[in-house]
Amino acid sequence: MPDSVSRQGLEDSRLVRAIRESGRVGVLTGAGISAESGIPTFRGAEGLWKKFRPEELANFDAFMANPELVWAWYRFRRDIVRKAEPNPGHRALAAWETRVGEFTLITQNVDGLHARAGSKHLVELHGNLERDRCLDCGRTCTGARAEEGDPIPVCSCGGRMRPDVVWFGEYLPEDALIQADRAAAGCDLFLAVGTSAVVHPAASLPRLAKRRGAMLIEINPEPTPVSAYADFTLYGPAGQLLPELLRILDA
Ligand code: BJW
Ligand code: ZN
Repeated sequence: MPDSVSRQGLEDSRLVRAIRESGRVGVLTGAGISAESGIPTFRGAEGLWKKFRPEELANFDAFMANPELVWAWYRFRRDIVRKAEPNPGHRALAAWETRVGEFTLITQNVDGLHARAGSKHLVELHGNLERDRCLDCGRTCTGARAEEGDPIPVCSCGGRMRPDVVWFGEYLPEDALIQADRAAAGCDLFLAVGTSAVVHPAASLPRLAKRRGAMLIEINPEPTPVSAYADFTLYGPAGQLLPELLRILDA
């Protein structure tokens, strides 16, 4: 483990006890957990795609104004994700799930890497990059199939397809949001991993967990709004810190 990763928090007896004794664990992940798989984050130095911010591309108006540009962004990202592999952070969370009674992994990521790492009780809040949805009939299909045709994929009904993800100003899938709220409100340990915690409603989940009495641990190389009220912020990369937490659990 490099010096930049603080061991101080990891050795704290409250943290060790919470990890070993928690039977109901909730986790919220963001783009940072996939950074070590080579997938760029949204915000921050490496988070920019050309000169666009996510707010400019990840919304319906942008799509209607320039669908070619928005599709180019999603194709670019699909290419990266298809070549990427889950990293030790994804795998540690998949292993943790097998060790406790209740474990809900809530992700804002659309890259599918948690499922590929073996996580089962997974809630995808912002959709999935591999799915397209028809603007006219609502049918969904995998991106690979839709991409065979046009630069703007077309449904069998003739309608235009969009990526089946949640853009700004759009509602999150109701089921997913209910499951996420339930897990955050009912857990005794909540981890916020690799998220800048600025996009709502996902960003409200750590506070909900804390308010309902859970211990809150954040993992991020940088401080975020969550750091102000987390019980512990472990400053460092998720791909190193999550396997450390698993070792504590297994010790
Ligand atoms: C590492 C690391 C390593 C790096 N290890 N860590 C309340 C208050 C204010 C605004 C709102 C509010 N409620 C709703 C809103 C509006 C809006 C919103 O939140 N706006 C704010 C930005 C101001 N929210 C919405 O519009 C949402 N819908 C909604 O609320 O519906 C109800 C409604 C309807 C109509 C009107 C009004 C309300 C929808 C949000 C959808 C977000 N969609 C996106 C795109 C998804 C599809 C796609 O991928 O293309 O989701 S935007 C983008 O941001 C993506 C992400 O999931 C999301 C969060 O980003 P994330 O994951 O946190 O990534 P980063 O890059 O920000 O951070 C990475 C972090 O990792 C950093 O902290 C690094 O330090 C760290 N890191 N390396 C660990 N190795
Ligand atoms: Zn259709």
